[in-house]
Amino acid sequence: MTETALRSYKITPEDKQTFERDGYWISPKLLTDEQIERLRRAHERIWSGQYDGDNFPMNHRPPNKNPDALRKLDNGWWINDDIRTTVTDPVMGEWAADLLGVDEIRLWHDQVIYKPGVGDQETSAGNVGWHQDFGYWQCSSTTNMVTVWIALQDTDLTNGGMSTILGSHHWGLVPDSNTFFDQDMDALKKKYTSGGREWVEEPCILKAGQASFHHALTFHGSGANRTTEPRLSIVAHLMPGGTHYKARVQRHDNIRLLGPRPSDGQLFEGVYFPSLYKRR
Ligand SMILES: O=C(O)CCC(=O)C(=O)O
Repeated sequence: MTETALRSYKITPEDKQTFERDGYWISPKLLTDEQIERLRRAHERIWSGQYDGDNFPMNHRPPNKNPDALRKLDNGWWINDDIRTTVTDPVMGEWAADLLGVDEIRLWHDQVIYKPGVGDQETSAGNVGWHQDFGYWQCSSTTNMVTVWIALQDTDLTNGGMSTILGSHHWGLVPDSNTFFDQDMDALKKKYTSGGREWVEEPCILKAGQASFHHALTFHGSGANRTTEPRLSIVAHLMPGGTHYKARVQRHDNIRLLGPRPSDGQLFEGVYFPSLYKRR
């Protein structure tokens, strides 16, 4: 199939069933080869401090001095035009709307993630701990949100690709599951299976330009990149239109984007939360 034909793919009832049963779905190739190249270049530019426009990303932190550490920033779309095009892509929005069963999709925020290749070195510096995304997003009125993890190279466990825990979105929100930055995978697994939960790890195997869509309650994480090339990705976190702020539950940087005095029930909408797709 041509690249354009792949982008005209429509979600089938089987895709939706897979997403609802397993908590994730792997898409056809979403990006063209040209877009992949542009986004790989976007990574290079961002990590060398070249930004489009005058803003800074959200969660702007000084770079970690450890060359093996995971690099990550949020809202790359504020500082890079190619990332902006990708994370506001209406095709991705339509696929997300169909999987979540909603009529509109807005951007919650994005992430730009670079996982260095460490070969056979003993290090956990690139690990992403098992976590639920909604563990961080409890100020949002709905758990019916989705993360789209877009691969900028072929990705599997060899280069530190993600795994999801099959069906774990059915567990509901697990307390203290905001453990992205805890790098002891075994300890986290022990913590989350202590109640006798069945733990089945499913590797997300992606060709460059493909994306995995995982539910906001699906546990996921990733280990070392055993190659010598970095693993590059762009991640879009998406929410249904009409998602609103739940006050006094949990802090999140998105709350600031509601203005100086956010109020309970205020919609996450407007320029910081662009609409990707609205059903006609
Ligand atoms: O890049 C990874 O390995 C994990 C990213 C992640 O946790 C996410 O996209 O929600």
